[in-house]
Amino acid sequence: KQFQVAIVGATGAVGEQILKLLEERNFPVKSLKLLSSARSAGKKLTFKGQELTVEEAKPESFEGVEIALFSAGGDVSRELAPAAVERGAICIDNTNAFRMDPDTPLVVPEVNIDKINEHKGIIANPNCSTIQMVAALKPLHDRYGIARIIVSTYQAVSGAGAKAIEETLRQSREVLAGNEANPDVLPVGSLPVKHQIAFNAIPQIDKFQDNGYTLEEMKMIRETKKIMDDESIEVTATCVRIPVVYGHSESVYVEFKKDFDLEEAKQILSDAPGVVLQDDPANQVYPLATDAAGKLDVFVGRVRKDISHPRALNLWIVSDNLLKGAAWNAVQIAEYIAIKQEKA
Ligand code: 11C
Repeated sequence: KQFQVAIVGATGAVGEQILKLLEERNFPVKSLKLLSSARSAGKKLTFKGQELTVEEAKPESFEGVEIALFSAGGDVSRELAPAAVERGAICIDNTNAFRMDPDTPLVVPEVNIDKINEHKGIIANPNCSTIQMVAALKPLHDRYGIARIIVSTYQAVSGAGAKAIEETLRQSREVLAGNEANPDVLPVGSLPVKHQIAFNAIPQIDKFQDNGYTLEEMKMIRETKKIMDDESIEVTATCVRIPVVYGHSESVYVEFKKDFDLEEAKQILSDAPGVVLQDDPANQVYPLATDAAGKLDVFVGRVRKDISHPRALNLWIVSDNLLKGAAWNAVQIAEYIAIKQEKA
């Protein structure tokens, strides 16, 4: 079976990767619609050697569409995903709009692919920093039961979009030339105060919530519990933006309910689907964002018993935030839907 597919937000950083992956993975595409805001409509993009014109996304655009991949911001998803569902499409939504909706499955294929069977038209793709963490931790949770996670992130600027990438490169050149950085985009485009990202670390990703956490931190906390299907897991997070272009890195402390054996834990990680263990301190082997960029897997290293708690483990988890953190996770879900419909 071949599918009528639409990409909403086709000209964005994630949309571009979705288009590339559909081609590279040879996804069974019967027809492809590239949709965007009115501002980007008219742009031309290439799919399998064919030039396609990007159209403005409207409710009628979804007539006949079977699979719609949304990555154009929460407001666009809130407005247009229900319109697409009404017209018979299954929507895979990369935004925060429906993630915590009890009727919407929040899916990381390595963790909970079965949940796709429960969708009511929309399947949500989690936040990038959550995806890579749960993909690595789920097999350990299955074996030892996770009681608590303390995570600190080192997140790439591409998570904040193409403008943040441009700003980081521009500021780096300015600062190296002895000029002012003149911050304009980060940490949050819509807030008045901006901070220099070049040669800096900004402990704010997204807006602050009433409890003192940022929205990015609260996404990691809430989404982890939902994806793992276990509200008892205690999670706390500190999310930091650093001047890396592609690839989020995470320092993760995980406390188990049961005693664990370090070598067995490493074996579990090395056997885990979609996870690559890169852990050889003697040879200075550990995951690096520069190596993970452009790859589909989640890389794990620095695996060690915590010195302060007998049932805790420390890890370093790295993945390309635009791929497994967004486009690849979404295309993976689309592949499972295609297989399911093939069998039906
Ligand atoms: C960042 N994690 O790095 C964000 C980007 O909810 O899908 C992804 C936001 C989201 O800034």
